[in-house]
Amino acid sequence: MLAIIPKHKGTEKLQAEIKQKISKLRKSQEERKSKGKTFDPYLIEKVGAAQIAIIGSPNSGKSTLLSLLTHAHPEIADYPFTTISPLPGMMEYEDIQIQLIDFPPWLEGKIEGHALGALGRADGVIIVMDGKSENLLEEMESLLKDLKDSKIELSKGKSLILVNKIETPLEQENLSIFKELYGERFTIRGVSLLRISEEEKKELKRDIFNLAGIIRIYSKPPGKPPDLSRPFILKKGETVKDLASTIHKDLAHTLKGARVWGSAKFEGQLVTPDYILHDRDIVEIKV
Ligand SMILES: Nc1nc2c(ncn2[C@@H]2O[C@H](COP(=O)(O)OP(=O)(O)O)[C@@H](O)[C@H]2O)c(=O)[nH]1
Ligand SMILES: [Mg+2]
Repeated sequence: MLAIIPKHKGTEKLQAEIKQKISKLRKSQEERKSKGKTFDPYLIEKVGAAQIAIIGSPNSGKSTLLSLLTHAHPEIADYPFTTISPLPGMMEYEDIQIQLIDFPPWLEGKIEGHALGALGRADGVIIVMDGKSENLLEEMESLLKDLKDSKIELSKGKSLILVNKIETPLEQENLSIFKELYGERFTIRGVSLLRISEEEKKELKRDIFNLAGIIRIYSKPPGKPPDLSRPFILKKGETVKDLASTIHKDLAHTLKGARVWGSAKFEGQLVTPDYILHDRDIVEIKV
C-alpha cells in the first residue's frame, strides 16, 4: 500500500500510519524469530526433592546410569553421541524422588549456554567416566578444563565421580591411579553399572541423596502422631525457622521454638528457632 499511494501533502498522515504499522509488524516478527531461536531443551522443570545432572565423557555409561536408577528409557549404544538432548528421569529414594538429568556430550570442549544454565541450576553433579578407556586421565583433565573454562566450580560435596566399567584387574589398577590423582578433590566411586549388585545400587542411591544436599523433615501436630507420609524438604544446615517458613510464610514470624525427635539430645527436646535440623527429624512447631 505504501508503494502505491500517491506521495503528496494530502496523504502524509496516511503514509505515516502505514509506516508505523509496517515497523510494528516487523518488530513482532523479529521477536517471534528470536523466541524460536532461544528454545532451551535444558529448561527442565524441577520435580521431586532435587535435580542432579549426569555429565561425563562420551560412551562412559551416563544413559546406562539413568536407565538403571529411573524409569526413563534413554537410548544406549556402543558409540559416542547417542544422547542428543537432555533427558530427565525420577529416582526413587526411600520416601522421596530425586530427578536425574542425562546430559548429551558437549562439542569441541565448549559447554553450550543452555547446558551451562542447567548445570548451574542443578543441586549436584554426577560425572561418569569410562574405566576401560585408555585415555581415562586425559578425558578427566579435558572435562575439568571445560568446566573450569566455563567457570563451573565442582566441590567435593556437590559432585560424585563414578568410574564405570570396572570389571577386570586392569580397570581396578586404572581406578586406583585415578583415586590417587583426584581422591582428595572429589568423591570417587568405582562401579560396573552392567554388573552392579543390589547392595551397591543402594549405596549409589545414598551417595546421590547426599549429593543433593537435602534433608527430610516430618512435621507433627501437638498431641498427634507425626505425618510420615510426605516429608518437607530442606537444605542441609537449615533450621527450625527455615522449616516454619517452608510450611507457611507467616509461621516464621510467630515461631517460638520447636520440639524435636531424632537429632536432639533427648526425644522431644525443646529447641530454639535457630536449631539446625537433620535428615529424618520429627518436628513439632511451637507458636
Ligand atoms: N563393559 C561395560 N559396558 C558398559 C557399562 N555401562 C555401560 N556400558 C556400555 O557402554 C556403552 C555406552 O553406554 P551409554 O550409557 O550409552 O553411554 P553414554 O554415552 O555415556 O550415555 C553401551 O554399549 C553400554 O552398554 C559397564 O559397566 N560395563
Ligand atoms: Mg548417552
